[in-house]
Amino acid sequence: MTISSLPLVHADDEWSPLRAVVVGRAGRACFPSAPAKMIKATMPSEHVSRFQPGNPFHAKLIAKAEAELDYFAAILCAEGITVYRPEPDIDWVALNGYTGAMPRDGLMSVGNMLIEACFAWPCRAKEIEIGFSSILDDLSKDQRVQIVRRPESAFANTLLDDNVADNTTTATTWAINNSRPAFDTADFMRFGCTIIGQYSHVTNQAGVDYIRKYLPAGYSIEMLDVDDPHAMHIDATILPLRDGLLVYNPTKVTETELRRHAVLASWKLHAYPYTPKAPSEPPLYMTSPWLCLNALVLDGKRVVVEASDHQTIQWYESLGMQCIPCPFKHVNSIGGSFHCATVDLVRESSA
Ligand code: DAV
Repeated sequence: MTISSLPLVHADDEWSPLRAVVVGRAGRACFPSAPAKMIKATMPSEHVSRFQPGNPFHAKLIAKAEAELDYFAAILCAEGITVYRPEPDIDWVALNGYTGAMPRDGLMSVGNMLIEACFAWPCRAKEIEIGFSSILDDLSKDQRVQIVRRPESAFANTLLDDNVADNTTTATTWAINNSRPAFDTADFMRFGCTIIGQYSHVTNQAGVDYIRKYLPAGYSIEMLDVDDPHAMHIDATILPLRDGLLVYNPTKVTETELRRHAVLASWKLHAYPYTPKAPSEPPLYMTSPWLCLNALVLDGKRVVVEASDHQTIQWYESLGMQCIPCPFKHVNSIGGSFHCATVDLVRESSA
């Protein structure tokens, strides 16, 4: 199939040549109004006290994050990649939401299908609807594309109830129960027909079952056993840099566990060899410094990496990658890095 005849959504791995992508926009982003139990479960402990649900991030921080996102989008455009952007200047404070800068949490491409998350956090429930509807409308003009929108039944606000009937699978480990499907799409990484996911404070068994029900024929999900009591999103734990080479956070997952998955059995697996450090400013309010693994691979040869992170750049280069530096610290401060800020729409895989 030639590039021009590819469907508008056509991607099922993290490394094949990227042809079309969504890059988020911060908008008037605010600390998400998550329940205290959820904030305590998922946020870096040193920032829990600075976490002000519903309050906007500082305007200067947002302005710098928007500039970084624009610069990142310009890098991708200059590579000939089609870049879709959400609506500008959305007032997430007034909407009691969060931001439009982290679309990876809310949308996942699997083949020609785009799956919308059933967010666990009520403040994120309408994030895709509000920020990304016009992009979804454009993509759905291609009859070959199937978009699985979040159903009404996934809006039930029961995940934190202690006394729901089906409280079995997640009650002890995770903040959420299993009373309705919940998942952030950033709890999944695509390796062709195999998708590797994790359970977390935002992804439950019903959520995994929901995705399994909708997956195109031939695709399957395998769950990774991750040692992370604060788990929320797998995309700072494992990162495939190219077909056959994966880097990972050895404090959260073991090589043995990774190799248990047939798709990775013969891959080169490299543990990140350092302890990443958070910058003092701007603060990583919502994530760990393992965002160094939250990079965006363009084509199995090149990877976009935080410009000031010389340690990670050198390490990726030692693994044969070419690094494209991009400043992204202010985006990091509001919740994620290059992988979080994007959704792959088209990757030109040979399969
Ligand atoms: O290590 O805090 C961040 C992942 C963001 N999507 C972490 C996970």
